[in-house]
Amino acid sequence: MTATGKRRILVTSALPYINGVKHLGNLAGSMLPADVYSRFQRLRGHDVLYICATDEHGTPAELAAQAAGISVRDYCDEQHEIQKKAGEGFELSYDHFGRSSGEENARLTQHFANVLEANGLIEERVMEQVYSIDDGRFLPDRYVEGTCPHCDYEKARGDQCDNCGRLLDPVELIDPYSAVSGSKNVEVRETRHLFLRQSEMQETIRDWVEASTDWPALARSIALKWLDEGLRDRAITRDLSWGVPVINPDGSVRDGFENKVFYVWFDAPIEYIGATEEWAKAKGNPDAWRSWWRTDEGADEVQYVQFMGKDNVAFHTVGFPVTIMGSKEPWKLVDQLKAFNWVTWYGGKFSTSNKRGVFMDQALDLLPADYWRWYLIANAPEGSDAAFTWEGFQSSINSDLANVLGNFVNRITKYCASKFDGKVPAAGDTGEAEAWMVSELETRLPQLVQHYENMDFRKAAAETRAIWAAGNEYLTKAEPWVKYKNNVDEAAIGVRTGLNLAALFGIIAQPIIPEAAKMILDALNIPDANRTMTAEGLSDVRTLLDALPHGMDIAPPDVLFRKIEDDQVAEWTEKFGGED
Ligand code: B3M
Ligand code: ZN
Repeated sequence: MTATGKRRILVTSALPYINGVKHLGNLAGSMLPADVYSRFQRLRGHDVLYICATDEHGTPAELAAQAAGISVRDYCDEQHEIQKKAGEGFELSYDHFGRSSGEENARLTQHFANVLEANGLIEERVMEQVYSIDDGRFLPDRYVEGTCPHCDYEKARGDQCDNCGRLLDPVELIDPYSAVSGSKNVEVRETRHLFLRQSEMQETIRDWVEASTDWPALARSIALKWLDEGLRDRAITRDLSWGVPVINPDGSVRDGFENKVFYVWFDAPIEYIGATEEWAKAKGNPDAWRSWWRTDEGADEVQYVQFMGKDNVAFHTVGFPVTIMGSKEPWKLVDQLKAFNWVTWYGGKFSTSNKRGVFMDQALDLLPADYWRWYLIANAPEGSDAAFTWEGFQSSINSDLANVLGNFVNRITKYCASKFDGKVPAAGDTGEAEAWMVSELETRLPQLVQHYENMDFRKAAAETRAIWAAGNEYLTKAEPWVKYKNNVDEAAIGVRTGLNLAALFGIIAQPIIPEAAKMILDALNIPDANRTMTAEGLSDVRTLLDALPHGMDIAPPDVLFRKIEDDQVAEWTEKFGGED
């Protein structure tokens, strides 16, 4: 933190794989909460840098390109644009959405590998790999399929069984065959690969995790579980042509690694740095990334927060930190990791082929981003998995957004337009109802801020809703429409307070539902500078409730939220699946 109290916060969300648009569960477990957190911290007045990118290497990209009949490069170019557009549609406020196939990541990955080797943490080892005689190549990871040795599932992939979820080594598969050609003419051959000696770093990593007491609970418990099982050395190269080439410090290709590249999980986290470099270049200040990543150049003051699904935690608490700490160079390490469980589709898996679940691009064809954002944050899979259901979605949108927030704003702005000439009324003195509202806000606003600081997203959404609900209760107490009949001044205070509440509700809605929030704030003519949630701005609730200039013109916003009807639910259930 700097002397002014302004923090510098670096936010990254797990990099979505390039192969295909992500579903709502992927969005809810990494990119969306990272965005909400970034928006919140920007509103607090802090200096936030939110970085994400497509994760473009590895066998999924190669196989998907093959299936599409185009080159991997073309495939990635195309898919990157599609994912970028989906992110924009969901209002994800990345400062930069990069690409792990860029030159920055390649150079950094090669740099890290070379320093790790110099530090004795990388060594070449002989290992066994499945080789396809008909395809004339080794079959890494997903290039080989076969029967799972644990559960007998017949279409297990080389790296993982989709049926029982276990991580596999391709040579463990029973009756293996090539995923490229289907050929069963395969054998196990020896080949050389680079190994990252994670076991050497066991104590260093444990000390660091144990000292990191302010991580949210899920990430910490997963990290400790991996450490308890003992860190294993891992191959960080693969027999593929698409990826970061393995080179010597002098730039020449490493002997015997002509047809090999780094493993996607080795280079992907390094892209957090690579994408920050891309961002710096794009804004014409190529060194600007350094103060975010080099602790000898200012990054020691940065608070670095990572967001991810629970399956990615091991790579972020062990793999990447081994790279960073093992380099013995002054790189920034993560300060807090926020991990999520799964969003399920009615308790089961999302699946394109079985028409189960909604993907990011489809969602936006049905409804505006805010509807999805609200539901996914209000039901974030934090303590456990969370099931998406159309019924739950419908009731949350209709109740929280349409009834509690939408009606409040419409009612008070329309009433002001019809009875007070669309101007913020000046008359009237505060009384009991206003005192009650002040005390509600004095307790609830600090709680809201605390939930965001703790990255408790469900609680942040619940508190936001509770504040909106308190506004409705206030109107019931203040009854301007009743008082108007006898004493216009007594009604005026209710309308004025109500309008100021509408502005406040729009302000605190911004992190989760930015589009609707903007409509509210525009309708109330709130200047940009007054839309913040700084500590100072939120501290004096009485001022907040009389902030709009008396006499200022306001206009009721267009319909903020449309209720979701039963026949829409029926139609979408038919199309995307629902209760079996
Ligand atoms: N692409 C896996 C995933 O999307 C992977 C994350 C990389 S983060 C550096 O779940
Ligand atoms: Zn299995």
